[in-house]
Amino acid sequence: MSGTKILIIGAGGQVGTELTLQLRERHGNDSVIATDLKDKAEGIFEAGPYHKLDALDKQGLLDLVKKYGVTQIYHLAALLSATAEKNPMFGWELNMESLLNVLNIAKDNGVKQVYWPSSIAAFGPNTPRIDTPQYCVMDPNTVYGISKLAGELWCDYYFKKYHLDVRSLRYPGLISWKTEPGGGTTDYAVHIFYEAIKNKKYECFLSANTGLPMLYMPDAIKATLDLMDAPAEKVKIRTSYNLAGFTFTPAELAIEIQKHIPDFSISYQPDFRQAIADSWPASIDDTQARLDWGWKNDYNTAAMVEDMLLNIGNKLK
Ligand code: AKB
Repeated sequence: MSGTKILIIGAGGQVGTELTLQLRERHGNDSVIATDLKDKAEGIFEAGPYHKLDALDKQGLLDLVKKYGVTQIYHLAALLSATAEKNPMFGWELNMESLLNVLNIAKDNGVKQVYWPSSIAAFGPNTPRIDTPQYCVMDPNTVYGISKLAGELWCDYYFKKYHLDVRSLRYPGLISWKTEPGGGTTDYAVHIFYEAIKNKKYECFLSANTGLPMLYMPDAIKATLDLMDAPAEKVKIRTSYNLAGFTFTPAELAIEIQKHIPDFSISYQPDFRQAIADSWPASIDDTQARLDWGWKNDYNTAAMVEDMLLNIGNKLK
């Protein structure tokens, strides 16, 4: 797209880092404006425009949208499940207010497309746990989940009422080696690799048999960009699409890691995050994304584990 100007809120986070890189590769460094809480651009962000931006700073966001003539916003800043439980009111404020600011600024200033991620956290204890369908009971019992469900409905509202082209995916746990996640319940599935390589052991904060849906970051980025590229008429769901890669339990992930590091051992010390995990689906039915815009994951658990160990191993050398 010529004339494309993309603004990323939360560019320094787990998804933001990789998405910024890919979008800059596609559209050129100058067309992608990275923003985050850090004062100055560091590392990868130095290649193109970077601005310090608090996701709650409505005026700051508006100024950037006008300054650059922004055509697309990726809003990735959020307090994740575990952190939001420790500070519920701030979790709600950050997650909801920042989204409403983005939607309103986009609608009033000619922004053509908005991307905002939802999560499996939008489901709850009465949701069918296995192969969770696109449409079913959604009764989240975490602040993060409540904010995601409410956010999905706001996205749909802005699409229907104001014709704002908002698109969204319900991310499962995301596994990545470039940037670590922070404050999530699925974060164990990243931490485990660092500990396996450094210390050959890991104490998991979830119990051995807690199955959760997961996705490897290259697939998550591919899904995000494919959804944003899809012709508008193919994007039939404007709340948020179910998205899945694979499911494993901590015990199953440990076995997969042991195939590469035979003396790796895992122990279990479940904490408050166990209750959060227990309220979420174990596997997701993402048929709708596959049918509507051709979603297909490339990585399974074994391929992800191999790639994670290789890259984190190199990083720690
Ligand atoms: C979390 O664990 O909070 C996130 C998520 C599943 O949205 N990774």
